[in-house]
Amino acid sequence: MKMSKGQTGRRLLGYAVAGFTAAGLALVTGGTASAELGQPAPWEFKLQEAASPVMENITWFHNFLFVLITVITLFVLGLLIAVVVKFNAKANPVPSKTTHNTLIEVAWTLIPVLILVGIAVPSFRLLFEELDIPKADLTIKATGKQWYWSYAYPDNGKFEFDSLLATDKQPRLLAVDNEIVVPINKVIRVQVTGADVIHSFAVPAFGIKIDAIPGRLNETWFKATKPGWFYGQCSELCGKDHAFMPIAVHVVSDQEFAAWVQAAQKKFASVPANSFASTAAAAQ
Ligand SMILES: [Cu+2]
Repeated sequence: MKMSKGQTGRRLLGYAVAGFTAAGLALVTGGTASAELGQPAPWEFKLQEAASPVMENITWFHNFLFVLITVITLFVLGLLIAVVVKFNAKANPVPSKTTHNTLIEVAWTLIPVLILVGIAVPSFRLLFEELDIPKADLTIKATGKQWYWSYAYPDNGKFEFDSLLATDKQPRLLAVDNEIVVPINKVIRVQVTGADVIHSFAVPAFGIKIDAIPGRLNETWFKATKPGWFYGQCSELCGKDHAFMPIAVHVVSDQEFAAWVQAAQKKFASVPANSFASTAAAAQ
């Protein structure tokens, strides 16, 4: 079948609109349909479901920017199409000699400035929320090692344990032998350091990611608002088993946490003598 130029153009436009609509629908519905709390889902292209106030704000900010850039991109695309259609040599054989238009020049300077200010305000608010650690209910020290994590609970009976990838458990490559256990709706301060090379402690559902640097104590925090299992991974290339040192956090009720602490104190009784000195000094 032979089509005129106009028909081809309309058909292409139809395909494009159908494509964008499908992508938009997938974006709105697809991610949530297959998402599992606390871990990545197959074909997921959204952020993981939020399980802390900081991550909720990160998600909000991400969606806000997504809408904003979509509107701006479509607006610029519309302008380009208008220029191509209206001002090509055939449609507009005698071009205007205009060189200045004060109103437009003021508008295209001021509007982008206002948009940037509109982005900066929630952006800085979020940054301060992430960096300004509230009064902590519980402190955990996470030490990145080649290639596993060690966790210390300096507040709760002072015990420490190693957390290694568990190949016989699910989810694959995320499950560990000894997970971090934290109480729900409590402010958890995480002190992060490295024992050998730089690692990075990251749990997407809580919106935290911070480098574990040898000789330096970094801090971040989260407040888990949903019970369950939450997984993260070392997020700094740290050597051959970088991909095999996951982070698993089990969020439980206060009673379950107290029971776990009691059991953990017995299970992990042999505490290296100097491992709490640095945490206590840094917490001062
Ligand atoms: Cu690592």
